[in-house]
Amino acid sequence: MNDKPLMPKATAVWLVENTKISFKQIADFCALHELEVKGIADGDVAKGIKAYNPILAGQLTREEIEESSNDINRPLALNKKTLDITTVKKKKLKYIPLSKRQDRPSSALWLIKNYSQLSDGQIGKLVGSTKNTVSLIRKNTYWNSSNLVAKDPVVANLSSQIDIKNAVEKANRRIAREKKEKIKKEKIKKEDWLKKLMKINSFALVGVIMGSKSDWKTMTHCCDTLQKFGVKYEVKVISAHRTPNRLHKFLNQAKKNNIEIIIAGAGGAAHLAGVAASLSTLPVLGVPIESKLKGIDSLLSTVQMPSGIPVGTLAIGKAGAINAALLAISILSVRYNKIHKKLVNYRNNFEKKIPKNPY
Ligand code: RP5
Repeated sequence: MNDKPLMPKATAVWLVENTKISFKQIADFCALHELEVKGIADGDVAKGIKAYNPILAGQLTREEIEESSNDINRPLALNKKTLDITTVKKKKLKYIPLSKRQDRPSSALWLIKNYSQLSDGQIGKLVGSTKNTVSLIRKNTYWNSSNLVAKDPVVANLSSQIDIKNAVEKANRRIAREKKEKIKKEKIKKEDWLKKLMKINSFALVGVIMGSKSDWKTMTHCCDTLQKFGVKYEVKVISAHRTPNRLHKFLNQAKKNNIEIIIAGAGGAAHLAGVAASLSTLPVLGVPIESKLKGIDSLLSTVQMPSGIPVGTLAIGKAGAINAALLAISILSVRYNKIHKKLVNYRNNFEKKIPKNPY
C-alpha cells in the first residue's frame, strides 16, 4: 500500500491552484518539500505539468479538503481505500515495466514478419501496443523503424506461445472465411454477367453484337439503355474476322427473329458494323470501342464506309453505346407508340436534369 497520492506533483499543482491549503500541508500530503510546493505556486517548478484532480481520482474528499483548509495544523488524509483498489486493478491489467516497453515494437515486428496474417489489432493485443502503432510498423513508417530488430514476444515475455497460436488460428479462420466470401461474390457477379450476356429474347427488336467479350464493358451501357426503355434485345459476341460463320448465321436469323435494328460494337480495325451492313438490309448502327489508339482507329474503320453500304456511326466508347441505343429507340418510336411515349417522357425529363447554373 502506498501513502503517497498518485501523481504527487500534478496533485500538488491542483491543490495549489484550487484550494487554500497551506504549502506545508500540501508538501506533507504529496511527499514533496515545502519549497517545491512554493516553487509550484511561483511557477518555477512543475512547468507544463497538468493539474491532477485528487477528488475525481478518489484520493481526497471535498470535506477532507474543507477541514484542512480551515485548520492549518490538520494534515490531509489520503483515501487509502481507493488507492488500494487502484493498485489491485493495475495488477489485473498486467502492467509492463518501462524496461520492457521497448520490446513491444520489436515484438510487433517479429509477429508481422512471421505471421503476416495477424491483424494489427491482434498483434497490438499480443504485445500490449496500439493498432495504430502496429500499422505504422507494418508500413515501415514507425518513427523508429530503422532501428527496430524483430524479437520473439515469447522471449520478451510479452505474450505466451498459446496466445500466439490461438491468434494465428483465428486469423487463418478469418482469411479462409474472407476468401470463401470473395469467391462467392465473384461467382454471383459472373453468373449475373453471363445471364445478361446470354439473354435471348425471341421478340427482340434490337440485335446487339460486339467483336469481343472485352467490348461488353462498353456495350453493357447500350443494353442498359434499351432495357430502361423496355426495348427487348438480343446480345451476342460475334466477330467479323474471328467468327464470320457466326455473323452470317446471326444475320440470316435476324429477320426471322423480328430484329429490326442491328447495333454493332467493335474496336481496332473495326469492320463488324460494315460487314454486318453489307450482309443485311436492316439498319446498322456502329459503336467504335476505345482501343490502344483511343478508339480513333475504331471510329475511322466504322465511319469511313465507302458509298453504297451505310453504317450509322456513333461516338467512341460509352457515349456512343448509349446513343446507339437511343437512336435505335428513336427509329423504333416511329412504328411503336409505346416506345414513342417513353422517348417523349425521357426527353422532357432530360432537360430537367441539366442544371441551370454552372456552380
Ligand atoms: C475487335 O478487337 C473487338 O471488337 C475488340 O474491340 C478488339 C480487341 O479484342 P480482344 O483482343 O480484346 O478480344 O475485334
